[in-house]
Amino acid sequence: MYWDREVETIKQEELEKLQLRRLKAMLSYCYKNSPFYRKRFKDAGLHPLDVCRLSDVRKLPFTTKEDLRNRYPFGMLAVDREEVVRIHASSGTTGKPTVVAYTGRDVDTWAELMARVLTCAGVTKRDTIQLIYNYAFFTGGLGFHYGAERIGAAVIPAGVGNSERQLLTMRDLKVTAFSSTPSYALYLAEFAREQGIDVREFSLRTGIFGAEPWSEEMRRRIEEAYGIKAYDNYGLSELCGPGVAVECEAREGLHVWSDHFLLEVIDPESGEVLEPGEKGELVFTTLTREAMPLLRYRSRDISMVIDDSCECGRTHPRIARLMGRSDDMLIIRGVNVFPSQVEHVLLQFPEVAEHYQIVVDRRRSMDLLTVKVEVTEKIFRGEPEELLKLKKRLESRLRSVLGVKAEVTFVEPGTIPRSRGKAQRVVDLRNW
Ligand code: DLL
Repeated sequence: MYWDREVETIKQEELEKLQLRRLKAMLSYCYKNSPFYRKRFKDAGLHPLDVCRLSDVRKLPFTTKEDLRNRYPFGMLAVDREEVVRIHASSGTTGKPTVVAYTGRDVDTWAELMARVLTCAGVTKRDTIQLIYNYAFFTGGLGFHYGAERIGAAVIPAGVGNSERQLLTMRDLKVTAFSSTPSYALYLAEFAREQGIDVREFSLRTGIFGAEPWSEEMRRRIEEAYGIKAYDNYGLSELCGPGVAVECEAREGLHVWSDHFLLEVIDPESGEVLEPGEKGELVFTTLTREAMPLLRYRSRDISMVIDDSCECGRTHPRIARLMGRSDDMLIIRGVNVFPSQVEHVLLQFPEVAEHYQIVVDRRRSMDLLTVKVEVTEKIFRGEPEELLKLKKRLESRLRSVLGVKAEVTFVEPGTIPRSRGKAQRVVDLRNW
């Protein structure tokens, strides 16, 4: 089942022609409308007309999250502010979020790509779909929402939290499909079990999961717990949000919608472009984005292109399940967290010494974030109420900067292991 058969099964040759046409137009567009990219072209001694073949994209320099941060909030815009109709935000590497803007056409394209995603997972207008993603700032909620409406499904904008109500909704409204982070899906199944509710008796038949890494083992557990088929969906805010790549019924890799995103895989160290089958960092060039086009954007996500045609008939290249990151970003309950954000907060508190450790663990399928902090000797030996107050202040500041709850524990000065080389700031005890 396709949403847009013609585009999804387009012949390889035609796809490449379309990509080249769009790439050329995109480069001219950036040169004309984006002061950032015009300067980039000039600094590199390049002109859009220097790109004649798809592989010429390699001549262009990469764009990074750092570039976005340095131009926070609107320095990457290629349109006037009045053309912007939507703004989302995701975590930046320090205190400032990464801001993503959309024109009306960008929102429309995104809805179209999400309609393809949902169709891949077997969702149709006959389905009732519960969207258990955050709708605030995050692209997960509204991204799925617009796509599901476009295909005419009945959409329940459930948002996150309140597991009891989520279950009640699923059962009473005879929900047939849902979408959430994979870890929340597992948590909800456990929660239901504890309440004596059997979710297998609900009307559910399909689920789409993403926004964080997960494994085949997690897929097996989700499918078994709910009696559904579970599909992997990948995306990142900078490109639009969810809807960049998704599994089809074959579930052997995720199709990247390459009429809108030109994919390259690079060696994260050398920047060299890799061949299909070689594991590396995914780099994307947006082919149609108006508000905030990105050329050779380094996603920091590690995967590889599967060099084989897919039995579903879709010709868009597939990537393997995401395999990790080339930076230190953590995903905690679907929220992107950079260790540098934690450090940024801690450094604002003079009572805190510079040694800290971030511990991520999982209890009942939910991620737990603990920040172990060394305080100064004086504070550590001081009044317990003072310590408690400091803990509360730190926790509330961390929560507001990270967007996810962190527990702060104080440890005696000198107890966090010192390292001669790179400090081991993060201990991740979750196994995916
Ligand atoms: O997480 C968009 C999204 C929402 C995707 C809902 C799927 C479902 P960001 O918050 O910008 O956007 O986070 C993007 O999350 O670079 C990956 O590291 C990670 N990620 C997203 N999907 C997957 C996945 C959304 N299926 C970052 N598997 C990306 C592994 C994923 N990691």
